[in-house]
Amino acid sequence: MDQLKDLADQAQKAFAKCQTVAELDHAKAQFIGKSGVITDAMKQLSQLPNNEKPKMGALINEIKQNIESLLNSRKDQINLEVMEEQLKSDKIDVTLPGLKQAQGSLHPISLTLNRIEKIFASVGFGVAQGPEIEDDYHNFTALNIPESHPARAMHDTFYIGELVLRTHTSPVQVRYMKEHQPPIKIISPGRVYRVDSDATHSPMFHQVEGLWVDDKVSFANLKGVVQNFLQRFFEDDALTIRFRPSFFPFTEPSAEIDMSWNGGWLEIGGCGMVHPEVLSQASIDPDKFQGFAFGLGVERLTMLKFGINDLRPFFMNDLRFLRQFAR
Ligand code: 2NL
Repeated sequence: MDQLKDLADQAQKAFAKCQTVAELDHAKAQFIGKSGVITDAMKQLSQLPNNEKPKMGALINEIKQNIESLLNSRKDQINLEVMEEQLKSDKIDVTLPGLKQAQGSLHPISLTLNRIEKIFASVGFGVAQGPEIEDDYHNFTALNIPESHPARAMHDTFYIGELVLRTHTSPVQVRYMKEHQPPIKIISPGRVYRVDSDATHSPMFHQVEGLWVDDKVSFANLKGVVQNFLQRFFEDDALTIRFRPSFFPFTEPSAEIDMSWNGGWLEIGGCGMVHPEVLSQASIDPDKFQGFAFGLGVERLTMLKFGINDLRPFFMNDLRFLRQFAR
């Protein structure tokens, strides 16, 4: 009986020592938990004579309620202390300057690609894309590139087992032709790969190819499309182009494209009428359809546009260089 009366006192002392809610829960268990003192006392009630049971029961209940209210008030106190601590350490000075959010910008090559796509879109060309890892058939065979061609040699092409990293974006156009009948009017911009690395060559670079196939697309259309593109890209209506006879296995006839630049001529790409064998490989009837294709180097266009004389900084991730072209 006396022991019981002391309990509330003991509980208060035990609760006062607790600094956290977890410690408090632990202390609580000793008094009113499943195997706590109060619960034990309740269990022993049955052994008392009947006439003592109500009085003792009431007493135990009263003590239990006492302990519970002690527990709750200590818990409130601890929570308040924790909150006050937090308010002290989480102080926010709303007058401090904000953290700077870094401003990103597009890579100069991306700026050029966007520009290229916009100009060609305005004269009706869609954009086609395809895998950068290609098979030998789409990268070479379908383009009429013979088994013995030097481009297939180990030192020009990155091989991944039987597959290759595409050496040009032509395979994208081959895939597109296989899935669409003319009229076909697309460009295929993107990354290409060749085993080549020096001041003017990067093993990864960008190319944009164009393809227009219909029943009477001619070399004259080719000249108009390419000249219009270059005039608008370089913002110079006086820019002219000339074709120099050349050879590509996938076009016949073929030509190098030169553009007027600072009083002289500058080679800017290659082109030609799509070879009938390439049309056939791509399930287009060369007796019904004809068209032209061209290829331009995106790094070259970007260097000329921005007056950059070295190819390497495009891929060195030096933000001081890259930010200069930010729009
Ligand atoms: C260059 C030369 C060229 C093509 C690319 C092509 C694509 C198909 C069919 C026929 Cl699917 N031709 N592309 C044609 C001629 C030249 O690129 O100097 N590129 C930077």
